[in-house]
Amino acid sequence: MDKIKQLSIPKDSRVIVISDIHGELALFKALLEKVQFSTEDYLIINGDLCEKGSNSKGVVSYVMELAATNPRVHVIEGNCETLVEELLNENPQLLGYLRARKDSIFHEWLQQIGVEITEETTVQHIKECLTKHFYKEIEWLTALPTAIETDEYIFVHAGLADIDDWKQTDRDTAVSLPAFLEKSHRSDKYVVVGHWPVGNYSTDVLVHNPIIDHEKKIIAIDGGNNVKESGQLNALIMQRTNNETAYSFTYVDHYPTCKVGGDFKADPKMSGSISYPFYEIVPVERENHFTLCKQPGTNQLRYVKNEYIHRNEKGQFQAKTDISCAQISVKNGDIVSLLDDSCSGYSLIKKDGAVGWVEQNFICS
Ligand SMILES: [Mn+2]
Repeated sequence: MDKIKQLSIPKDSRVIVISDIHGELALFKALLEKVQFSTEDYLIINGDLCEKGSNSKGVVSYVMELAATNPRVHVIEGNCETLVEELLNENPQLLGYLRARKDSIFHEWLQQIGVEITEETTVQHIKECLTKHFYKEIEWLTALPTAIETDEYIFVHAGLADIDDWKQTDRDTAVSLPAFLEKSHRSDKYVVVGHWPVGNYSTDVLVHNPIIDHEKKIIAIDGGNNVKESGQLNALIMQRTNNETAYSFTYVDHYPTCKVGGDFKADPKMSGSISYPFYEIVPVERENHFTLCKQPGTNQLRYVKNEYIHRNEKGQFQAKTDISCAQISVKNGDIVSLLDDSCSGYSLIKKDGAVGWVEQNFICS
């Protein structure tokens, strides 16, 4: 990759890292408020500002403004930002992408200037319109670095190649490598990535919180905002003092919260989750609320909530989406997020980033 930015961060700073905002301006602002972001902080935005959410252009404008007025705000590109180069290169495949994806910064921009995509629209025409009206944004997006290197960290959207000189990682790998936490790198620095929702790594309970792997020196922070139904927008907080770094995190999501009205103890036989790409399941035993299923992709047995099981066009059983197969213990008075209370007998909740089922009687709405 060519675009690597060197950054020196003073030892006593607080560093906040947020990735994969995906057009969620309100959530992003709420998260900055929750961490009490100030101009004293370093803020690293780890790629994928746009696409998937409803206000991509709002996020891009807001972050451009933040970075222009605050020298401690730094942004790197994700695979969603590199789409702008496909536009500049007049890649005809971009039309197919735009027809399939309704929520895109290109649609928002085109709508703003009253241009509609029809059967006859060419990528050249879109390029002409957008570069004329959004020159500043496009220039800013294409100039974003692929990685930021500090004395202790490498910030990159998706990951690094497992090679001696990480700077030789090609840009495509850097912005779109899947499942970096299952791979490794050879840098002596911590590599902070987004891109791959951490929920995909859950083996026990489905959890969307950042994962810090000190052995691999990888920190994965994508909470699956706008990708996973129960996902969240995470902020990783690194407070540096003397020679130590204290890590913490917080998150925001769209779900309402509620107070638990009684103690509920999770059934330990219910654990794990169904996660991308292993949606195929084979029902073994149907019970009142959950069905014990085999999950051929992982060779595990999972209890899947009956309402989340459907058949695809080929008649095969599938989980409808990523779904927790675990129950969660809660105590009287706990504040939890209510994700789904439309099912029989049990409600889906999130407690401290972990998603699971609780008997409905314990949940007050
Ligand atoms: Mn990404």
